[in-house]
Amino acid sequence: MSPIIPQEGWIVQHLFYTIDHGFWAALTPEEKVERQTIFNSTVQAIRAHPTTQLLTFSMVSPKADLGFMLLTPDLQDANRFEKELGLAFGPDVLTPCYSYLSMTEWTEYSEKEEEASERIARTENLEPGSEAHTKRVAEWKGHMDKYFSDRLYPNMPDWQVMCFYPMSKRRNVGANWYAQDFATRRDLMGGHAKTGRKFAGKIRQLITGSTGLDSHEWGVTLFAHDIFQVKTIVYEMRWDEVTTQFGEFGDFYIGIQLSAEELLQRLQLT
Ligand code: 76R
Repeated sequence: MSPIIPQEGWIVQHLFYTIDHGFWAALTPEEKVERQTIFNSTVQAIRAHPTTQLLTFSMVSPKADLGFMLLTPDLQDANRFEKELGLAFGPDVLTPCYSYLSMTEWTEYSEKEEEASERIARTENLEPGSEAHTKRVAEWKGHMDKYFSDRLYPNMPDWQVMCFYPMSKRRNVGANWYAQDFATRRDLMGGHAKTGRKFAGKIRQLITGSTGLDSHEWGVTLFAHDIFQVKTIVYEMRWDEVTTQFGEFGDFYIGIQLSAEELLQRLQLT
């Protein structure tokens, strides 16, 4: 089948399942081992696929038992892997209870080169076009290139606590994000980013776009070592002007990132 590679960004799927423990309990020990083997080889094969990341979670609270986060460039692969993961324990064990489709994306609110050049000239008192100024602009550009590729082609952290929720920007009469001009939106997002940066080292976030793909406009995936930081950042952001005026949220899911082996134990699929 011919690949379906997006012009920009990777396909991201959050896949959450419940487990039919009644069905599992009725299996013979040999059948259980056989199904554990399918699971392990499915996860390994997907992880071995080029530029593909698959994270595995034990979900907290009975909204879901098992969670996967899959990142891969080709929509054909994403779709194939998703079908394989649904059958990772053979038929009748996993029932999908929530899923979210999104894509990694760049932000339209990042500083443009002319703006950076002007800012560097002004704040560092450097003559535009001078050697020192050119050098600083080149440094900025190197930083931005790395940032661009980190956002579009991210390396997911192995941090233990994962929080996922979808969100949109409000489109009400009188409070319509899409009716705001660019400068207003950029200023509001600047305030948001300032709150975000207070959590450097405590929270890693991946914002993926889902307009036209799923129920909301973005998927928010947060990673932390401490669930307290998840609660704190989401609470603090509720006070940001952009969130008070325009934030709309879906359901929240918390998972603990575990290896495939630890996961089988935790899910009592041993
Ligand atoms: O990309 C960047 O780091 C630059 C600034 C930035 C943008 C453009 C940024 C910073 N975010 C951006 C875009 Mn964010 N973010 C969220 C949530 O719960 C809530 O209230 C909101 C959920 C969190 C927790 C979070 C964290 N951000 C976005 C967008 C797209 C909006 C658009 O395009 O219109 C959404 C939906 C969104 C939501 N954000 C940061 C963070 C953190 C921690 C940062 C700082 C990152 C850093 O400096 O390392």
